[in-house]
Amino acid sequence: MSGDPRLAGRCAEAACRACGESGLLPVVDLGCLPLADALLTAEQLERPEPRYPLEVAFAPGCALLQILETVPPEVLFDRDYPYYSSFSETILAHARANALELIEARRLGAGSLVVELASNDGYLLRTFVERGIPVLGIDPAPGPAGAAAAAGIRTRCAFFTRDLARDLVAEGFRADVVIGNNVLAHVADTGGFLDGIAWLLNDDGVAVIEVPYVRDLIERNEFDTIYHEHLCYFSATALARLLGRHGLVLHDVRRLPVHDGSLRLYAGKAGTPAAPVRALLEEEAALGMDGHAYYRDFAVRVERAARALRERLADLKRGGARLAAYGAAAKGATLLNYAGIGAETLDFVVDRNVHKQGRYMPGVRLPIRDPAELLARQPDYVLLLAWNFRDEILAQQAEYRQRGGRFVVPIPAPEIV
Ligand code: JHZ
Repeated sequence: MSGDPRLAGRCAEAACRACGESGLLPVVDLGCLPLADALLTAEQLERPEPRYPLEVAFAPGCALLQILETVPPEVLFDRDYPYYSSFSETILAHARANALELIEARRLGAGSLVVELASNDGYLLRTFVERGIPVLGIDPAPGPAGAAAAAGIRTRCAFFTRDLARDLVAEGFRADVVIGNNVLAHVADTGGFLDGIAWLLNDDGVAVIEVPYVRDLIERNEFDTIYHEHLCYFSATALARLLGRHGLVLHDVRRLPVHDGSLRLYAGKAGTPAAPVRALLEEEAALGMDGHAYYRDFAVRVERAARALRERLADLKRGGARLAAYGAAAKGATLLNYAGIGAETLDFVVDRNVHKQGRYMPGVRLPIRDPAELLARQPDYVLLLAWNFRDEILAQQAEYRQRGGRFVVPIPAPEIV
């Protein structure tokens, strides 16, 4: 089968959000879903939630996988935006290693400037600040940006755009390093964002960008990482073309295990791609990732995986088990809503992020509680919605598991551990 035929009409009307070419090709239709990070308060349970189409398509002109709908960014990243990077030890360690490596490789010091786009609660910039290296964080979500500022990290609460970059340069900012982790896919004006980076960088500066890798998404069936915040799903092929159109050269690239499959890109204003870039582009070409055929059976695999998980959990429930979930992650909202797993199966969701506790998962409306509830109520099974932190969470929940509790890891295929 060639993508999801239900999408053919919508694709015909659309143009690629990056290169502007028409003729998008259907990949998968996940239906109309609520916004993944729009956690509900008790009062909001009284009202219906807005839902938006979640349709994935492939742009043959520039090889970019993308969703068709653009929810206004002010709606997505409002004052209730609940994602705070610092609640994961894995992410903190990953960010620290990245910062320390950059400090050494780029010989950063008191005369340097590091700018981070989507700096969240300052989880990464804090390592530079501790070493006396000037930083500027930019993040549009008031909650996390306020937490960073309160921790002494210079932060502007704003969307990073071409215009903001121009203003910053006019104010005297020029960056030796611009970092953007898990942000490029969130930006509607991808071109403006990359132009802004090129504008802000010193001539010999480096942009260090991490994105989830679409190859891991497809190969490991990580369909739940598709939600309205993620407008694009990147391959190195698509990225090299995109950067090139905006005055940036992809110098180096690494595949990283973080979030179960990411790419880290190193880009600058001049120079040429190093061997790892050429090698990855060749691998992708050999896999056919610049063509629609690579995505051909994804829709069928997604549907099967969701059904298999729903049935597995329903079997456990029918057998008398009590079930909960771990991680009020954005991807958890996609998984539960798309697969149709809600209060008939799960009693509650736990999450360490205090900004999420007391709220309810979008759509399925499960209450979010402190992870201490797992020991207090000892459900028989816990669906691990934050499967990207499997090792960290399993280690942290050793006591729950010693007492007989088991985790159901849903991705890449349901597994009980
Ligand atoms: P987590 C977010 O996605 C949103 P999400 C965003 N769109 C994005 O791109 C990615 O991150 C990168 C909790 N947790 O990080 C924390 C515990 O409770 O996989 C989170 O709420 N205990 C910006 O939301 C959730 O799980 C723990 O020990 O899918 C994980 O969400 C750990 C490790 C995490 O991202």
